[in-house]
Amino acid sequence: MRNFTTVTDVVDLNALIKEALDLKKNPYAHKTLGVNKTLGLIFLNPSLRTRLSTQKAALNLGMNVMVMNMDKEGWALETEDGIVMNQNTVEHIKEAAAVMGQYCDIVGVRSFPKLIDRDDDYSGDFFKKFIKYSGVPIVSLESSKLHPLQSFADVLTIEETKKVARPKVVLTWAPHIKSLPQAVPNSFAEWMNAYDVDFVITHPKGYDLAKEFSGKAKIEYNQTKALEGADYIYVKNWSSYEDYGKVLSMDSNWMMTNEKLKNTNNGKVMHCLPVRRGIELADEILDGPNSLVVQEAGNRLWSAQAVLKKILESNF
Ligand code: SN0
Repeated sequence: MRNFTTVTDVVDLNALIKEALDLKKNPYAHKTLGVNKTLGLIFLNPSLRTRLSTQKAALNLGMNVMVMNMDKEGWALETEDGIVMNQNTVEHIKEAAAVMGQYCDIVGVRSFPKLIDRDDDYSGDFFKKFIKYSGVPIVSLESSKLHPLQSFADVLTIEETKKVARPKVVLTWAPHIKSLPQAVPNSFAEWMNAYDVDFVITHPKGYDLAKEFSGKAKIEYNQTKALEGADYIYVKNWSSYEDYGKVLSMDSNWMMTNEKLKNTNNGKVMHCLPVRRGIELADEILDGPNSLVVQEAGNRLWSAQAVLKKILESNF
């Protein structure tokens, strides 16, 4: 594996799952693999789990790590080609990515969508340019449309807790006060389709995800029906893809509560975090026995470590 930006970069998902769970049992088994290699982590948006888990994963493999908050500490980046830079952007991605490639052996990049122009956000242009101009392997730390390290950790969490071979997994939309990206639900759907579970997505009308990611998932607009017999409930807000970036509903009836769990198969509740308590998820769920959110966040370490290991081993 050279770059990691989507599940389709993974050659053998089952093998990668095994790799990550082996690392969880034996974190320092490959502690010299990354010696004298440097990972650069570039954030254009805030981060807690991604930043810490990816750093820790690199350290476990013996790598050096440099972190930069580009949005606060870097020059404003220009990504358009052939533009006369007489406005606010200071440095072009052509030079910026190329320079990072001089200092780093692998670069991780986080760049959220602007949620204004759907074609622009979904073009993947930013990552394509980073891959092209840096000349080194690129790991997505959440792009404008996908968050693969999160979804890989989600798969690991299901894999290590599932009680049946093919559990029912329900991705449910939840309310939020802001307009959020579709990256986490797109990515979760993409990975669930590759992992092969009984996969249902539920959301109010107008919140359908891009077909390229929801794929073969069953779409059910009635949340109560969708949750029937669920083994896992993945809660997340996202803004509309159709009416791009818009908040179409703030209906608090969509918040996940203990009452709704009664209808499930003692369903375990997941969320990528950060979560808005009392809006997306009730306190009683987050503080109760069915919440997997902390274990799920813990697995971010093993997903990142397995991915970095694969890239280091590919002798790029
Ligand atoms: C991001 C998102 O993509 O939904 C990151 C999730 C890993 N979440 C947020 O931006 C939450 C912001 C908020 O104000 O709650």
